Amino acid sequence: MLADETGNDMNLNAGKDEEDKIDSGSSSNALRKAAAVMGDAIGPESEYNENKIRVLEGLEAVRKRPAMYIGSTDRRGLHHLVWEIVDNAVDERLAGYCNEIMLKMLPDDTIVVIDDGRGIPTGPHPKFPEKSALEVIMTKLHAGGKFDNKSYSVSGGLHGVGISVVSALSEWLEVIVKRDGYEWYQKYSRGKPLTPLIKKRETNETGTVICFRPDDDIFTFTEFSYTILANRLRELAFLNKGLAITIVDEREGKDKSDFFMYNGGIIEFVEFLSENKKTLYEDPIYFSFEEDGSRCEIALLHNYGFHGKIHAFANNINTIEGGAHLEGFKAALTRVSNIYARQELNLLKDKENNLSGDDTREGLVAVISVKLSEPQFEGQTKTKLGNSEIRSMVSQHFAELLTEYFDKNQDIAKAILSKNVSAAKAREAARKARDLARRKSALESTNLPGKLADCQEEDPSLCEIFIVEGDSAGGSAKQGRDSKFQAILPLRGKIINVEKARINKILKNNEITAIIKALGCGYHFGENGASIHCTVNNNQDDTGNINIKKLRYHKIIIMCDADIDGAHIATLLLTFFFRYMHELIEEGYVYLAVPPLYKVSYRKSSEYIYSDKGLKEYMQRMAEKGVAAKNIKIQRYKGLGEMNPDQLWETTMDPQKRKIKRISIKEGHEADRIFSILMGEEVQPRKQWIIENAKEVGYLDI
Ligand code: 28F
Repeated sequence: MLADETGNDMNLNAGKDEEDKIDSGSSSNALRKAAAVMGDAIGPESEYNENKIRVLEGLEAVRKRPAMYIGSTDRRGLHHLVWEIVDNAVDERLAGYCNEIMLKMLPDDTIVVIDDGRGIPTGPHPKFPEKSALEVIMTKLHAGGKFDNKSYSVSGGLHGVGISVVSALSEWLEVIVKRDGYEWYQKYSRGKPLTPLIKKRETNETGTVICFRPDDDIFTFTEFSYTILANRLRELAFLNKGLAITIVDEREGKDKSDFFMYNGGIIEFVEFLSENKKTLYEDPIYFSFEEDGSRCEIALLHNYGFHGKIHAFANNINTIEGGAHLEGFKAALTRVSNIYARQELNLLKDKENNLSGDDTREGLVAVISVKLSEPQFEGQTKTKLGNSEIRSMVSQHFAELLTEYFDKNQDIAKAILSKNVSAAKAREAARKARDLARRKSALESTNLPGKLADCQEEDPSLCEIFIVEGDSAGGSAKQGRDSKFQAILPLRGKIINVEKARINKILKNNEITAIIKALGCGYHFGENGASIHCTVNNNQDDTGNINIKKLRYHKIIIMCDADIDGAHIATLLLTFFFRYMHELIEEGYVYLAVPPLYKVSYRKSSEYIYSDKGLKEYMQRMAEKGVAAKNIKIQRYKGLGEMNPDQLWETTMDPQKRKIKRISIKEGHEADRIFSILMGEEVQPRKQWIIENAKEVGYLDI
């Protein structure tokens, strides 16, 4: 019986002889052959049972329907190839043999991943002794063994389809294994070996190196993103404390690299997620416990803000659809918070309602990470943890440990629960305000805001709404527009900065409520009206009450002056859309109008210029025609109000001529971080960011 180093017996039943005896004729034999490859023990015919059968799919099935294996062949699927490899290296860490992982981005869309684990076995494969284990793992689906035995190993999102999928979808893939005193090398292309396994130089190191280039016959998009790779590697370093992960970008003209290693694990993760936020207390709250072989770690850090950010993981997978661990966590947090606030600290009077789940999560940054041997992943993208036993395990242990923590840290308990109670009071006030507004608007003929100049068209996909800064520009826009399909909503006052305000104050801001009413699709708020502001990849069960189907305009065009005030108002609006209506941005409905900066005239002809660069090019063109510059009249537009309705239509509103910029979110984490820095309470991080990015400024309007 051949055993690998870890002493696990590997199935040996179907040796060569079984192989020879099996002819592919009879179906049961073909299935036996299939089972043989899958490493299943196959006894005499009679003992044969169906649940041992996994239909053998050649790698050609992977190439025929790649999305079945990696979700898609767009940018997301491309990065899944990397996750498949990285997760195998992280599994070596979980097994206790790997301390370092390195990822290199090379020219020509090539990636290298290196670990210092044991090295993929290169001895004869038990079922195909004429082939090495390495070659079988690289060229046969699910032959990685891990798919079968109940180790922790599941990779992000794909749950261990295996490295052979990467090999099948790569133009070429090279492996170098260091083990048993030598370096071993083999190269594959599209899942087939190009070379035999070659024994190279001697070495006393161990580890695995995999270098590959995705097959652009399969992938529509083959350019890897440093930000996407770095963010996930950072996350893995937080989730696997002490693991050192390096990423290096060696593509032409790039020289970026990052090193991630966190001995504090998820304690450092919640500190990282709370950067730029003022926290209620210094040290994150941390618990870890296990039961029946399943482990759980929880870290919490409360800040003075109103946004909740709870990230839940199962076997390092970011379970963005939540599931049992997150439900257990939330149930316990709500239960303990209510008991403590009411009975221990007397912060809730008998007649006062309980805290809602959202109240207890306001300003909370939390990470829950469970590791279990037989995870069941459910949901649309297989990122919801189904194991119901985990819900009660997390709920019981966390409730107990949190109560103990509150007992030992009464001052912190008081700070947290007082803020929860304030959130509850604000939620009550918001509900009353909304009910009042609803009653009031029920009395009014239409609950559209008075200052909205609506359009005649009924089909939202044909309608546009211009949110215009200032009454004068609003007036010009109303006159200049095409009222068939263009609506105008002029903004008079300052928009409130939603980054620094609770929902009840936000709903008192006329501009915000006018926008909500005009768009007609609602906005995100918690189960009971509390404001759960979602980060883009929010784990919270976003009970957001937004309903995109009710959106009245499929183009929401922010039109502000091209000066510092205009930029500020546009930023405040984008903060609101990002925090309370991020789907609008994700669906591509939000735009920025681009009014002209200059009008240049020479003799009879004139034209509009939209940027300083454009002006320079115009002047150069005229100079080449021999027009020096004093004969050219240049008018600098400071505000939309300087244009008459026809000019505004012609330059900024006419779909045939205008330029509008569609707003998109390239990287959720990054967008969330930037909004917190630029719009949040803390001044220092904002000052720091401005200093670091000042060189990017095109022109400064002081
Ligand atoms: C750069 C990516 O893929 N590292 C890996 C190992 C180590 C073992 C292993 C991998 C098949 C059936 C076990 C070595 N010695 N980095 C990686 N390192 N796979 S992938 O085994 C796969 C076998 O079960 C390994 C003893 N046991 C396991």
